[in-house]
Amino acid sequence: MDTACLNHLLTDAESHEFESAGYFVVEEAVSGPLLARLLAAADTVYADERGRRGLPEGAMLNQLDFIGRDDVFLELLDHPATFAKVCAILGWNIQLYHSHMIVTPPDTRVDGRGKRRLGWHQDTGRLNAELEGEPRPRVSLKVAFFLSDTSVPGRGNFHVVPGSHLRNTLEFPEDGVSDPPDAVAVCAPPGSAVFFDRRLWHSASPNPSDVTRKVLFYGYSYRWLRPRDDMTVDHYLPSCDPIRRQLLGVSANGGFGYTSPTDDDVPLRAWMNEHLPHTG
Ligand SMILES: O=C(O)CCC(=O)C(=O)O
Repeated sequence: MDTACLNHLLTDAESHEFESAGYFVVEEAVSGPLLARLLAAADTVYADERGRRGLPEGAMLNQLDFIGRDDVFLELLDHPATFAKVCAILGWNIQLYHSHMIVTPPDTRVDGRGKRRLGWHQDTGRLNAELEGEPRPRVSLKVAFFLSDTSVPGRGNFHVVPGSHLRNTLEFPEDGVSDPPDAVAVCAPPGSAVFFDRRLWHSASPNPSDVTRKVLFYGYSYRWLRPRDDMTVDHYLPSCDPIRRQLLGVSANGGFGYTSPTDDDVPLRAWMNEHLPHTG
């Protein structure tokens, strides 16, 4: 683990934002050569999937389980600019349970389609149907790395209803097409990381601009939650450090997050006790 993450601890302002609004934005989380490598790798996945699935030019892509497709994607798993913040929110008994990459090319048909409501949802589908409580427990969060520029609205921005993570339901205007009046487009310059609680009501949006939107989503949860996708990562394990292996789902003693995990199961616990003794 890169101890540079200790220079990017969760701030009081971020913690307050996350608890009250359900999300916060970290600008310049990735930049320079790393951002360029991520963009190149995302473009390769997009081109490969277009070919494999026979998608037309300009098709939108939501690629689950992209994490295993290029070594550079692994670098974001415990990235110094974001990972200590994940640990501060969720603690040490965590894993990556889900990864997906969304590419939203320009869509010039958007204006001619008339007004449509966005696709509002909370993450981790069945948890919202099968867990009791109001609000339901957090259980997981996502860090979304924005590779392209969505610093202004109208570029397929990520949309949220601030504070809605504390509500099991979302109210909509009666016209059947408008979005909740308190919905906002999150403006994220390239290289930003947007942290959001899985309970936050959120949506993708159409992209009528001429800038293709590219975002990598990393979903972290407690280790007892089943992975949301295939997690095709075995090829990474031999060269991973113990904490990355934990995050990728390895459980040395097979406990998978239930009772008394050992230090071998959760090396992140000892690391946090040493470096972040007041969290987790
Ligand atoms: O693409 C977006 O802006 C939204 C992504 C989303 O809905 C999700 O990660 O669950």
